Order: sequence, then structure tokens, then C-alpha cells
Amino acid sequence: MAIHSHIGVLAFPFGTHAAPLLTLVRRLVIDSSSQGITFSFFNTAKSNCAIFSGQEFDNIKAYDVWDGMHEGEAFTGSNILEAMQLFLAATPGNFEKVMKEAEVETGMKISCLLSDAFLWFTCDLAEERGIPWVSFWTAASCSLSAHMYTDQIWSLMRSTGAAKTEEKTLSFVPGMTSVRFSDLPEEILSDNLESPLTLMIYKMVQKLSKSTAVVVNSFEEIDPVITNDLKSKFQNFLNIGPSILSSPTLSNGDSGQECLLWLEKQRHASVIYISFGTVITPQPREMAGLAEALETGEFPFLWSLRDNAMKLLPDGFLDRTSKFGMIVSWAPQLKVLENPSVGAFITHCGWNSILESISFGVPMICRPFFGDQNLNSKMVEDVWKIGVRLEGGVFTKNGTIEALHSVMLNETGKAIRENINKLKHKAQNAVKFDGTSTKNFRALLELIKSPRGI
Ligand code: U2F
Repeated sequence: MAIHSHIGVLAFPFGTHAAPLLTLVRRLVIDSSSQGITFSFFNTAKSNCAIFSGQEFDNIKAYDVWDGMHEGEAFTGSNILEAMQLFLAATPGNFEKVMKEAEVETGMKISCLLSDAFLWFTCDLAEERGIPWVSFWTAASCSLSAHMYTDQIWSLMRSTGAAKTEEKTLSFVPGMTSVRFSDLPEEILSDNLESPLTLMIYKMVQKLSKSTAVVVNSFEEIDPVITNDLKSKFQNFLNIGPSILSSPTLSNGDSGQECLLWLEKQRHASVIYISFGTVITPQPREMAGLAEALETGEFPFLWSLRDNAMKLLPDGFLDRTSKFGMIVSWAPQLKVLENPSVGAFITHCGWNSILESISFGVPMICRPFFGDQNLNSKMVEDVWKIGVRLEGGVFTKNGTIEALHSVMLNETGKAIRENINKLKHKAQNAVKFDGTSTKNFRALLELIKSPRGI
């Protein structure tokens, strides 16, 4: 079949950013199968290796871009920010180099760029080539909205004084009037443009309105007011998720079978699933607080905990809890949340985890750490009312037991369960044939097929 569109895809290789972008691309390939579109997926070797895990997909070719580290130089820092900094310093040259290679190999000029929204310079690359830029925001609409109001927020903080604004609400941001300044991401609260992450996101905010479309892995009905506001700010604002309900998920192979078998033996809605995503490990004191709460309350639990964090558990914890708990280094999270024995999810509030929890109707206990997570947890507790935050914001034995009781046993838990099930149904409706996310996805497909715009 003749290829008539060549889409260049630029991934941000940290946290859970590249995997949802690949999921989106796979869905675009499947839904456009007879229409001659090919995708070149530009990402670092390490991230490509992790998300493709040796699999090949028709019409998607992975290209490795330079991660910013010099040959023979191994990354020694434990801080992910350092790796991000090196990578960002190598952009956009590292991407431009492989884009040229892909054009030579396919014999076709790139006709549209689809990138992680963080990679704001894609706007300039697209402008130079006279082609559209479609940006993919991997987090929630609420955090995108908060970023879009950065200038107003900074101006208020400067005129009132940062300390005095902390408890003030974002009365001027549609759909976020109950959100306080102190719920906002650090990248908004600190106006320090010396920080590479703050600078990157600020530049993104300045470029996004030029994007032909801003795509989000969410559904309009979760935040109708925010959605309408963002529709007024962008040329096209397209909620196309939750992708796990509408797209083929990337395979994890057979890993995690053991914990799925274990879940099968547990009582309905009795198990606490615990995961802090791909980047975080809580401090030892908090690990101890959480472990003591689980042990004292004898709550059945499944904990996804990286091997290098096992040493942070209290001595003898594994032996003493082996009758009712299980720890794995990586869990098949979608299958876990789908399992009826899971009754609550203790989460760091990364957007993918929240969306997965909503999609399977599992109430959340929130312990946010950085970036958008604090704002997400505010929305979970106070706006969507589908979970609770911990008293004092950190894990302590008593605070965690209290949160577990309120979600698993009390009337609060019952209301939360009802709310999350209602939201789950809205998410399911959004991805039906005539649902909002499906319509938005079709619009996206049209846009990239005829790359001069919708
Ligand atoms: C960054 O998020 P994270 O990667 O830390 O966390 P999530 O967005 O929640 O995504 C974690 C994914 O990893 C999967 C899980 C999610 O899809 O199903 N997973 C799993 O399969 N098994 C495990 O044992 C543990 C996790 C960032 F830190 C957040 O603040 C952002 O919201 C997010 C999106 O931009 O990226």
C-alpha cells in the first residue's frame, strides 16, 4: 500500500510519558490501517527498550535519540532530574538528527509532528517545516489548566506575597475555584526559571496555543468546566481517553501471574493495592508508618515495591504479614485494579494511576509527592470525591489506619465507592462508538491524515 503520510513522534523518556504516547500511536495505526500512514517514533534507547520490550508493531518504527550522555559516560546520579537535565540540554538537535535519518529511510518527508507537550520546541520544528504540531499532555486537564494560568498566578503571588496566597483559592480559574494555591505543582508555585523543569513547562505554556491540537488521555465529562475553558484556549482540545478502555495495552508478558493467583483467593473488595508509580520511593519513616498500619490492622495488601526499597521495611515485616499480604517488585496494575478483590488503592496520584483506578472503580488513598500529584489528590478528595488524602499529608501509623478505615469500612467509603462507580460509567460512555472521546479520536485521525489542519 502506498504511504502518503509520515508522522514524526517525539517522546519524553521519563516517568510514564512515552508509554501512553506509544499506546496512542498504536491506536492511530490500528484505526487508520488502510490509509497509508507510517509513524517514526523518536525516543531514547533506554525508554524505547522499556516500552517496546522487543515487540514490533506494523507501521511504527522506533528510532533512538541521544539521551545527552557522552560516550563511555554512565549516568551515576540517583536523581532523575539530573538525567532530565542532560536530555533537555541535548534537545532539539538529538531529535532533528534522527528525524532526518527517518526521512531518508522512508523516502518521505515528515508531514506532521506529534509530541509530548513537554517538548515545546516541536512547535518551532513544525513551523520551520510548515507542518502541523499535535501535542500530547500526559497528565490531567486540571494540571494543564493550572499551568495555562501561570502568569496570572505569578502576578497574584508577587502582588500579595507568596505566603499570603497559600490558602487562597483559584477563584479566577474555571472549574478549579475550590483549589488552593498550596495544591498547585511546584513548577507553578516557584517562579524560578533557572529550574529546567519549570522553564520547560513555562515555555510549553507559551507555545501550546500554536499547537494544531492538544490531546489528553482523559474524558470531557470528568471536568466539563475545565474542558470548555481549555477548548477556548486551544485550536483543538481533544480528550481521547481513558486509553485503557479504548486501546490495546502494551503487553507486560506473563509477569505478575503469581500475584493475580493470590488475588483470586482473597475476599471481595478486601485487598489494599499499593504503588507509587515509576519514580517514587517514600522516605524510610513513611515506609515504616505505612507498614505498621497494614500490620496492625491486618489489612490484606498487595504492594508493588521495587527490590531496592525492600530494605526500608521494618525488620521481620515480610514474615509477620505473609498470611495476609504480598509484595512484588512490579505488578500488572491494570489486571490488579480490575480484580474484584481489590478494595482500595494507595497511590502517589500519578495521572495514569488515577485514570486506571477510575476506569475500574477503585477508591483511592492519596499520598502525592511532586509535580501534578498534589493537585490530582485535591481533585480526587474534594472535587470528584473518589478518595481521601492522608491526615497531615504523609504516612504515619495512625493516620494511615484512619484513612484505611474510612475508605474500607465507614459511610465515607460507601459514598466514595458510589461516586467512583458513577465516574467509571461516564468514562465507559466516553469511549463508546458515539462517546465524546471516540468522536475526538476520529477528529484527531482526520487531522493527521490530512495534515494541513482539520
Ligand atoms: C509520572 O508518573 P508515574 O510514572 O510515576 O505514575 P503514573 O502516571 O501513575 O503511571 C504509572 C504507570 O505504571 C504502571 C501503572 C501506570 O500505567 O499501571 N505500573 C504498573 O503497571 N505496575 C506497577 O507495579 C507500578 C506501576 C509523574 F510522576 C506523574 O506525576 C504524572 O502524572 C505522570 C503522567 O504525566 O507521569
